Amino acid sequence: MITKAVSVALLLATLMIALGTTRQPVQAGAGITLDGNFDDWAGKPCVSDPADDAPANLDIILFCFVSDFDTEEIYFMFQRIGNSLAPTDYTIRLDINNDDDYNDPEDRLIQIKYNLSNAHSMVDVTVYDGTGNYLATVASKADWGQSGRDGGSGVELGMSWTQLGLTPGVTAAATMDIYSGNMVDILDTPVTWTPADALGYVILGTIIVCAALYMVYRKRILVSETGTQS
Ligand SMILES: [Ca+2]
Ligand SMILES: [Ca+2]
Ligand SMILES: [Ca+2]
Ligand SMILES: [Ca+2]
Repeated sequence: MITKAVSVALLLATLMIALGTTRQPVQAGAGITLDGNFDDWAGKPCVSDPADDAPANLDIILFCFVSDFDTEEIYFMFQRIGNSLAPTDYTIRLDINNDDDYNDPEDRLIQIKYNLSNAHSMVDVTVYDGTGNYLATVASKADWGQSGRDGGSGVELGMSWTQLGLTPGVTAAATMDIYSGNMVDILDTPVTWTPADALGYVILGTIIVCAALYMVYRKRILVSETGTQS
């Protein structure tokens, strides 16, 4: 006869097995959970990209990133216009040695393959160096993107600094941007980041403000040259 205590133990064991085999969202640092829900990106540093400068499903409109200096991890999120269930590729480029060239061995290319259905997403994330050599698979069929029924607008992803060739404690400036498809849309305003600097968050904010001021300056120049508001 099975005692009550044994019954409870069996129930708990069954629950543990069930939980162990259930797909759980990845709990990540910097307040970001990699689950395809972008509510946790509120207030994080982002740069926008103009709408209508690429075909709808490839048209990037937002690129965000945040780093966790305790766990030495970095997280990215990007969104596009349009909702297509067609697989779409994106690449985040990092000029790790900050020489205005993304093709050095020190540089990194993060390839993101965004596959989605109405119910969920399957995201592959692979890291290459700047010359195209394979380095690491960060995710395979991870549910890190928005599903079709939730909007199908984008992906969040994360990885360690070392996967990007960044040495903790060593100051390095990285410039990054993102492009979709076969460079159909490129982030118009690349961002610069100093990962070993605890003020990196502030530095990015400064760059975003400078970029905004520059756009206002350009617009004024355009107005004065043409005499009309663009
Ligand atoms: Ca999330
Ligand atoms: Ca765009
Ligand atoms: Ca470089
Ligand atoms: Ca663009």
